[in-house]
Amino acid sequence: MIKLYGTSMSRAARSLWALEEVGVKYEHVPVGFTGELRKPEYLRINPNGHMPALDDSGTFLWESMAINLYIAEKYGKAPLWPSTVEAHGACYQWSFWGMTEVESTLLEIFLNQMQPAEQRDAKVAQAGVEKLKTPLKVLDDHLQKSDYLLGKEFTIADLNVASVMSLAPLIQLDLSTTPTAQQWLQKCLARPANQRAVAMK
Ligand SMILES: N[C@@H](CCC(=O)N[C@@H](CS)C(=O)NCC(=O)O)C(=O)O
Repeated sequence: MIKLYGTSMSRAARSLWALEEVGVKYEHVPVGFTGELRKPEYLRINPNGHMPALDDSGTFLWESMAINLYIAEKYGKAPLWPSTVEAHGACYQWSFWGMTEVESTLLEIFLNQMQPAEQRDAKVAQAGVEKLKTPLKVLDDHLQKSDYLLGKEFTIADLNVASVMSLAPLIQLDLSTTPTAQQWLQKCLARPANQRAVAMK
């Protein structure tokens, strides 16, 4: 039995999306921000006390991108998990790129908009917007050459990067200067599997 831990109001949404894309049967355990993550029984599943975490019949995994690449490789078919080692390299590349070049900056902007007013720093948020211009141009330039990150079809690389970028509409990040990336993001987030994932608890 597959169990996915974490509310869809967190990075667990991306792993729910991956599970929905592959169509495998699983149980969703929507632990959230209310203390469950620090309980000994959850810390045995993810000692970091973070979500998401996956239990695949006794194989435990944490780190959302690792979980998603695992789900795609184990349960997905091409094109979601492509068939060549070279394409796998591209999936790793884009997934790590999303986490290291984009995600922390998006979160910084998000926090500086959502925190109580006295803790917000508009300058930090604005610096984040500026910092994102470089990776967003990389994404936009790349997508001008192909419909999806690896070519004509949607893969786990698109899912992972789009899941990172899903914060952009929430923080009202202006993507009008990177319209190809903007359209790609809308197309990815509109997929029925993602819509089912974000509608969960
Ligand atoms: N790099 C980790 C980050 C996990 C993470 O920080 N998750 C957040 C939710 S998005 C969390 O569990 N926050 C609650 C907490 O730390 O108590 C991943 O991608 O899985």
